[in-house]
Amino acid sequence: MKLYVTPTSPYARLAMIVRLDLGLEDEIELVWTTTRVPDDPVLTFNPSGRVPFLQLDDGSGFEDTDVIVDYLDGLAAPLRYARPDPVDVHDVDCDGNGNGAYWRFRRLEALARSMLDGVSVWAREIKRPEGEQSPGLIAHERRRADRLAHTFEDEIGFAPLALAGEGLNRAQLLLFCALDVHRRLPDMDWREGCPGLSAWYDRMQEIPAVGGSLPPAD
Ligand SMILES: N[C@@H](CCC(=O)N[C@@H](CS)C(=O)NCC(=O)O)C(=O)O
Repeated sequence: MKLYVTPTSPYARLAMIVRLDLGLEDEIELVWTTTRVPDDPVLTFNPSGRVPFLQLDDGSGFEDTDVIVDYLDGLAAPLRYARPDPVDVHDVDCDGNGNGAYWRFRRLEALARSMLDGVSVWAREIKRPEGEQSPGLIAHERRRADRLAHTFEDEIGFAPLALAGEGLNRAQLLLFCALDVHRRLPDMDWREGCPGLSAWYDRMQEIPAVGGSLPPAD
């Protein structure tokens, strides 16, 4: 199998972390690619042209980190990236009982994905020629990222975000990859006023699959 990635995509980084964390380096070859190239041969099997893209041995494949994580995780038992099971699918209470842990996980996972989506839009915008950039959009994404960083600062010491030695989960990966976009966005200064989040990000980088998946400088 082949995992198509770029050095700058935070979504690709997430898939690369999972590849390493699950010990799939030998089964899954990393292919450094480029995006937005008209007539790129890659588009014949990955029509959206987005990364990450996991190409299976029969030539078909999947885009989207969430699907790719599920596929990679399913290659061996036990599952390492399964979300907590809902105790009762009709229990929509978010209190500490019943499905409380399930909804808490889903809430934080959604918030982290929201941050990742927002900072990706911001990072893409500053790559456009200066005269074509929208200051309004940049300010909007900056405020969103700032609010979310402070929200995570308040939640970072608690499950499922706390690093309690139980292995990585999807909410942690999404949050790390969102925060990591600061390497390409000098104005994304989320460490300011968020010491707990800052310490958490540094500890994440020390995890072998996380540190080991740092892409080469582009
Ligand atoms: N929902 C997708 C998002 C992937 C995505 O937006 N990838 C960007 C790079 S960060 C991309 O491939 N952009 C190329 C393009 O838009 O043509 C996921 O979770 O993997």
